[in-house]
Amino acid sequence: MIVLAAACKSSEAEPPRPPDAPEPPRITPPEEVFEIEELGRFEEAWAMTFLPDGRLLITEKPGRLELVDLEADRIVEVAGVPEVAYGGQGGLGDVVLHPDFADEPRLYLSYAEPGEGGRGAAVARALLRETDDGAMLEALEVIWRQTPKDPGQGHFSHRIVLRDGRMWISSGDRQLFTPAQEFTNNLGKIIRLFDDGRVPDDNPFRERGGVAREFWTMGHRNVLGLAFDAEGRLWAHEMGPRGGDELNLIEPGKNYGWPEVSEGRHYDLRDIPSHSTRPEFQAPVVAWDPVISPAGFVIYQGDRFPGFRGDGFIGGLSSEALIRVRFDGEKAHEAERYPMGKRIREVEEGPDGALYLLEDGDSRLLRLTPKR
Ligand SMILES: [Ca+2]
Repeated sequence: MIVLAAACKSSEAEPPRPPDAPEPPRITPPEEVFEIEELGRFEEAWAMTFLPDGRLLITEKPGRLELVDLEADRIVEVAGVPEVAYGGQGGLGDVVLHPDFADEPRLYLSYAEPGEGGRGAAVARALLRETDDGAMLEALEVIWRQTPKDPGQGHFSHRIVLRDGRMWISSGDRQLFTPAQEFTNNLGKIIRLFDDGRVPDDNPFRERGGVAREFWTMGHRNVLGLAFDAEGRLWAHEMGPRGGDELNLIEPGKNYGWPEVSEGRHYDLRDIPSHSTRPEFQAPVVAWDPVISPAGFVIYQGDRFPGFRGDGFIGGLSSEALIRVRFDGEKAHEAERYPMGKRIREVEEGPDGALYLLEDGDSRLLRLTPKR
């Protein structure tokens, strides 16, 4: 018995299931749970966010910001978007509103920008102005940049979330691995700034000086989802290598291990030690093998699906699925998976409590409401 068990568990190539790993999730055809409506098509949509009046903003990776009025069936392209370095994973990225948008229409955009050394993520804030002739960005101001720039076209991450006058930005490792463990660059980190881009003086790595003053956490690979739960915990999912996608509880000053540890392997099948071998690194709350390729993230707070309140919804790219995660305080597990037949890039909750999805590539906008 012991020999058999050892034989089964000896291969380092097989990542161990994390402690408390739950049973595999329930796979449910989405049409058993949701009414699904197609509302429009977009070109390489990347992110969306709802305005207080129910309209929504959608980014398209080639560099367009679309203001969408679903009621009036009207789409207006917003002028004044900065030049983006379109290609690979790069282009226009996230769009989020300032929490006080109803008083002052300020929004935040992330994008890959060209510059000395290659390209890098940037975050800008601007005011959304509307006239009879259309909509435009005014007073645009770049408030954060990835440094250094690199010629690569991947792992920008650049997801943004705002809360209580602060903003968090995910900054990917740009497929360079080791910068995620270094204090001299802001790659492979989650950044925390004031909502105007200034660096708070109470960030955890401030004593390191320089760019490390802006770090909230480090050791990240490619974080394409950031969300606060109702109790104020910050959660992030990240794309791991082969077999190593993660959902992490984000706590200031912690190091999430990339590229020193992972529950996955390199694409060339070289081993990476598991998080459990290095207790100084924070282990993921959920690890996926096979991977889901998580993109987009909302923690549902609406009334339309009372049974899903507090659950996380994650878009799956390679998994071509919508993933529902059930949280229990600081624990979580994948509760259910809905195969969508398309790569899901973005998930959002509408003011009507419906779930909205954007597909990747030739991007349909879908509305999911409870099955009647
Ligand atoms: Ca990790």
